[in-house]
Amino acid sequence: MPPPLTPVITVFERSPDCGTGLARDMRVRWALEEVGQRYEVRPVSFGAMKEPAHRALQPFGQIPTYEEGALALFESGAIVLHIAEHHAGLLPEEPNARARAIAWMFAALNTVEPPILEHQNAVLLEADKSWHDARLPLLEDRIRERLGELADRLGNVDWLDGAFSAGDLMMVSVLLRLRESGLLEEYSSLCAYVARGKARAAYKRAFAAQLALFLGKPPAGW
Ligand code: GTB
Repeated sequence: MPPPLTPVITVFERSPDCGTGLARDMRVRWALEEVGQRYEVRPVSFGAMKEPAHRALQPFGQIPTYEEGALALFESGAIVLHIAEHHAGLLPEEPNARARAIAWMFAALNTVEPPILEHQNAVLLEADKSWHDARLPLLEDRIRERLGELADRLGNVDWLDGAFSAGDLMMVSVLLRLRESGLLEEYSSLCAYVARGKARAAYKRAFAAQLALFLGKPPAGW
C-alpha cells in the first residue's frame, strides 16, 4: 500500500507551554491552515523524541516533523517553505516578490528569532547563574535593536512586503515568542502586526487545534 498523502506532523504530546501556541508545530499548522491542506497529528513524548525512530525523521530529537508520501522533512522553516511552494496562498507568483517573501522567512528565523531564543533561555534556564542579572539587559537590548529595525521597515503597512506571505507567518510566529517578556509592547506597530496575524482565520484554527490537545484554557490574553 502506498504511504498516505495526507501530511502527518509531529507535535509535543504534552507541550511545556500547555497548548498556548509557542511550540514550533504551531507555525506548520498555521501554514497548512492558510493553504487549506488537511493534516494529521502524531503526538510524541519527550522520551520517544530521543529514540532512533524519531531521530530518523528529526536528527536532533525535536518536533515538528512533516511526512507526506515518500517525503520526510524536519525544521519548521523548511516545512513551511515546502508547504508554501506546493500550494497557492503563501508566496507571490512573481519571482522577485517570491524571493523577497522567502528572504523574510529567513530573516525571521535567522536574524530575529536567535536573540529572542537567547533571552528565553536566559529567563527559563539560567536564572540561578551569578551573571544572570547582568546578562539579561544585554539580551533585551539585542532584541530591541531588531524590533526597532523591523518596526522601521514595516512602517504603517499591514504586512512586510505586499500581501500576507509565509514571511509574515514566520515573523509573527517568532514575535509571539516575546509574549512573556513585555518587549513587544514597546513597539505599537509590531503589536498591531502580530494582532493582525493572530486575527487570521487560519491562525485561529491552528491555535484551536493545538490547544485541543491539552486540558484547560490558557490564562486570559494569551
Ligand atoms: N530549528 C528547529 C525547527 O525550527 O524546527 C527547532 C525545533 C525545536 O526547537 N523544537 C522544540 C523541541 O522539540 C519544540 S519548539 N524541543 C525538545 C527538545 O529539544 O528536546 C521550541 C519550544 C519549546 C517549548 C516552548 N514552550 O514551552 O513555550 C516553546 C518553544
